Amino acid sequence: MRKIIYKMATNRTFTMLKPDSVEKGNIGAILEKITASGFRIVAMKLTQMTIADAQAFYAVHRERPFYGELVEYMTRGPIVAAILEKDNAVEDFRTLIGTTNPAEAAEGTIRKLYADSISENAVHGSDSDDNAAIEGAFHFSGREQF
Ligand code: IDP
Ligand code: MG
Repeated sequence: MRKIIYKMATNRTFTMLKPDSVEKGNIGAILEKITASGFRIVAMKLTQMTIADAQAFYAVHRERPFYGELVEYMTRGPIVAAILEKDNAVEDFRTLIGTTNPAEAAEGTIRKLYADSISENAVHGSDSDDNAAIEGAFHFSGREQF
């Protein structure tokens, strides 16, 4: 029987190196850590979100007290947006970046190494396969994914 292997969305996650990472010159160091951890870059660009982009991207948090501050932070400068591929990508990437609050993040995680605070925490990582697909499509067309 012929074996057909489909590329499932479960192998992909979406990340942003947030404005603080770009401002501090940490793009190279963070990307090195990501690729050294076995993630393949499927899509990547330097881009800046508009206020409307960030409001839509973080719509799930619109009732939270930090929503306004979050939108301001995420739009104040360029970000690196990327789609990453690896087995168990979503979960493994969340492990690599560490907890939302860098003060609680495990040693060696990206947030422990490069984040300043719970609000300015260096990187985004999708929290589910569905959101990885939605967030990837928010930033990249099919032709920009390799
Ligand atoms: P996550 O990025 O670890 O998934 P979420 O709870 O989805 O964390 O929050 C989205 C982003 O909102 C965080 O990465 C951080 O930038 C910001 N944020 C989360 N909680 C707080 C908070 O309590 N105060 C300020 N900013 C926060
Ligand atoms: Mg989240």
